[in-house]
Amino acid sequence: MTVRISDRGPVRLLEMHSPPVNALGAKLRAPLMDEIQAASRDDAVGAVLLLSGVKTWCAGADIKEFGLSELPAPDASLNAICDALDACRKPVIAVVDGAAYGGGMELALACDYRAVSGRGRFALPEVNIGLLPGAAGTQRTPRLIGVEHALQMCLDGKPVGASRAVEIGLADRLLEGEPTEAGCAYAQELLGAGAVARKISSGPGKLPRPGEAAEVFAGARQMIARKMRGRHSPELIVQCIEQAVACRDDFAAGLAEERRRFVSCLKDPQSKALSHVFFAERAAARGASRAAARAVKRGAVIGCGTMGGGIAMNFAIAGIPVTVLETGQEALERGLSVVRRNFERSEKSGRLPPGGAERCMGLIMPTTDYGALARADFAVEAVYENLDLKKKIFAALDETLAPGAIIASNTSYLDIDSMAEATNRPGQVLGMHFFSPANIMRLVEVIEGRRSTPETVACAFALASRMKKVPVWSANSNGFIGNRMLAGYMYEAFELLFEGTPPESVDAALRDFGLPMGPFQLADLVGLDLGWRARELAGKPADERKPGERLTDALCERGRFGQKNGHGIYNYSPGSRIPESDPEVAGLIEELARELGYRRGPPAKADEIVKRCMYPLVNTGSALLEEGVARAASDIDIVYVYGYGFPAWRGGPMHYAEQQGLDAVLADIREFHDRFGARWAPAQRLVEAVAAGRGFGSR
Ligand code: T1G
Repeated sequence: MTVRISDRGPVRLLEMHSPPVNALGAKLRAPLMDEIQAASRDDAVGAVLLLSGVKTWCAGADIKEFGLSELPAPDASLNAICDALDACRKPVIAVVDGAAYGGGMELALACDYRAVSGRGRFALPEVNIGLLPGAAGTQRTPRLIGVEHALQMCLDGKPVGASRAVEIGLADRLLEGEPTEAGCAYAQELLGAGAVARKISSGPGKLPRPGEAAEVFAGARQMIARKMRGRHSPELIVQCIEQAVACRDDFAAGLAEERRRFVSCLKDPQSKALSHVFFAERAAARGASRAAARAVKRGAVIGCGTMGGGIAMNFAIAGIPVTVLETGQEALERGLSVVRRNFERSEKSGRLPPGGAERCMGLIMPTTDYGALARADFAVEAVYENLDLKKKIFAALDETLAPGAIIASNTSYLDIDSMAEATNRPGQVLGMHFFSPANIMRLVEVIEGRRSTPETVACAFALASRMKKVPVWSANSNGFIGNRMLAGYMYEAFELLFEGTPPESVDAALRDFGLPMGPFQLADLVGLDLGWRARELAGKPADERKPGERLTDALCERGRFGQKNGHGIYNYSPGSRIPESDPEVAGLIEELARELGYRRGPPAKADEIVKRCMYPLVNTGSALLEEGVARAASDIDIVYVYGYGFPAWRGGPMHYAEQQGLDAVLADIREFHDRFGARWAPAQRLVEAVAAGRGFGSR
């Protein structure tokens, strides 16, 4: 029974019960429609309560249905249910306890009254999956709460909590106590007061007259241009709400316009890509280990630099006390002052609640003494990338921590097994590779060592999820998943430079593709000197350095470290991050290209730049699947979307390749292989997928 029915006197209770989240799939929609119509016809029913029997109120349309070839039949659609609610002459009260998201919020808006419990919240997150509210959400929301609030909810997709919902008129009553009982009491109160059905669709509500909200719409479009570059549905959302204003006295006309735009979003590859990311993120977080995960009670972080400080913040934000160790008091204080500043910035921006910065700082215990770490049950080492140093730290932690405590390294490419061998607890050792800034970036690569136990992996996944991160499993292999793929991408970008394409053209093509910035702007941001100093420290001979490394070394030898000192591959005016071309760099590229024997030609066009830089990601991703370093193509997509800025509305490198057609991608890779040699040898897994006429396959 996905709709449970009961009566309290004249009040009919309809409880949605379709675990886990009351997604409005056919098995919930059909009985819901039947019971609403039955209640509407039943003279003994004076009012209807719409409740939930699962953790959320209703998570909206069943996203899994979108992959189906055609839309649900009109009679059983969510729109039809909302029409049935509109036709119901008795007051229907939505008792929102938990998330009313997307179609769930639209269902609540089609009710006559909305009562919300303390844990109730509303959101229109369709924009996050490339859609728009397609069950009259763009028509009812602005009528109920005005154009400005409606635009914000539709475009940012963020939840509105219970009190705020009552404040802006989204909900009529904040319920105290047990939601069903409080909901029944509210229904009786309404009946006692002679309340009748009231339909948002019956009039203009808070809609302004045409032209009155022009500035609000213009502001929304400016925000879209700034923050949602490349995405299609945001503009369509604005058009739908503009249409609501234009059709303020004709709800049906506005609804028809919404329907037209909704269907075009459904057919847009962007919604398929974003739905893919939605499910891929959850599949990745389910992780590799089915073992029971113990809850971490106390953390430890070794190193309070950029990464260590950010990781310590993650423990504190998750409410886990954490001890942070540094070699000296001065380094410790410097690191903690950065942590405090970041917490204060988060509180100011609303990422942390009021008082959150102080509460989090109170959970961080600084120390320079290993003995202070003894009670930690999960330690993360986050010092600079030197294997010998890390092995020493692992040995010291092994002596200090209680048996069973887990030791993880934040290394981005060093060998986890070597670190494990430095301890007597190799089963409790693994990698947790966070991405900078660690307190903001959601990706964590969880690296399973050869001897890591399933319980250790499960505990790391549970900890990452508790930190609101997206954990992705990786085997212990140089560069794990993301950095292994990044290497091929950066190599190819530099090759384009030496062949005659200016850095500005490469960066522009990839920014237009949807990356937040191109490879050379990124290199300047990270700092050219980091790699240069590491190579100098390691004494890497010049003839073993990649062509791109030769160029960045030459730039560093001229004091050009990147944004940090105003000159790198580009110049930067003081205080500016806008890259400016420098003829000196162009000359250096030409000179080095000649020295290294490149045949220079005309600049590559944008579509070749994209293929040359994106297809190494696909080829390397295929190799990672083949080698068992990554467990699923969808995991690889999550790594690259959440860790490297690949546009989510393209679904990630592997999904993007499937949308291009793997046969076409392989044909291009074979051509590059002919032109550029071994580095473009097609990965076997890709060749097999094309031969079998299938995609990369899910997990
Ligand atoms: N459809 C299908 N499956 C869904 C789903 C949905 N809408 N929401 C969640 N799931 C699955 C999810 O994949 C996971 O599955 C399980 O439920 C638990 O989810 C016409 C067209 C509601 C805040 O975008 O934001 O309505 O991994 O781990 O952390 O205008 O789920 O267990 O196999 O996320 O408690 C708009 C998406 C749809 C909401 C609960 N709605 N969901 O979070 O659980 S489009 C959304 C969420 C639409 C209409 C349009 C969250 C949540 P598995 P979970 P949670």
